[in-house]
Amino acid sequence: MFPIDLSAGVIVTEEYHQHRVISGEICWVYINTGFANHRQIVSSSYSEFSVRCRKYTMGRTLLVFAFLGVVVGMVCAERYCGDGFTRRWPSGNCYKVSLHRDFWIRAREICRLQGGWLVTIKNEADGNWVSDFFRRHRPHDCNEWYWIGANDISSDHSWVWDEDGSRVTYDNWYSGEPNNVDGDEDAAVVNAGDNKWNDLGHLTYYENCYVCEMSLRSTCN
Ligand SMILES: [Ca+2]
Ligand SMILES: [Ca+2]
Repeated sequence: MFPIDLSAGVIVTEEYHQHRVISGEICWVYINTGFANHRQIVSSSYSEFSVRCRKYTMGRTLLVFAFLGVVVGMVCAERYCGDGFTRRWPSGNCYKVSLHRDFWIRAREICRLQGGWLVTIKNEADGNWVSDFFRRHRPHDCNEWYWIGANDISSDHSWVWDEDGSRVTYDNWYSGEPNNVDGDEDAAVVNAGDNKWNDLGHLTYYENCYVCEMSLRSTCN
């Protein structure tokens, strides 16, 4: 049996290795029925194989890798939203209005289970867009209010986003809010009618619809 290199389908006999690789050639072994792989190499008879050798250079190798890179890049460039989510242009993130009302803590969990988070609002334009999106997509079970990701569960008066724990730098509270009634209001809810915010309890009692947000998915991750 010939010594055979099984890596990547490249098969080189010891004999050819000695003669050819020195001169910068790569050799491929074929059998009569087509290109050989390691399962097909069953004979030690050299005559059953045809061997084709090809010059390879650094330039050609780089060209091959560049081509593969372009192909992978084109495939990975196909990005899409998860089930039921709608893409926002041009930000690229995806949004979905809940089907029902729920407690803030459960709304957050449901968004996470779908690969997202309770919606983040970074500026006034965001707020306008999300409220408009909510009003256009809300089911009958929803009223004007929807939960967003802003919360101060970890530390009262230190508001952060559910998305990544980053500090809330833009807000739109009603006058007198957030008032943290009974020291127990740790989640933000928005009135889609005027985009104003209020803080409410995040565990039980208050049920609202909500908007989940997620990043675009790629076919490569
Ligand atoms: Ca609070
Ligand atoms: Ca409040």
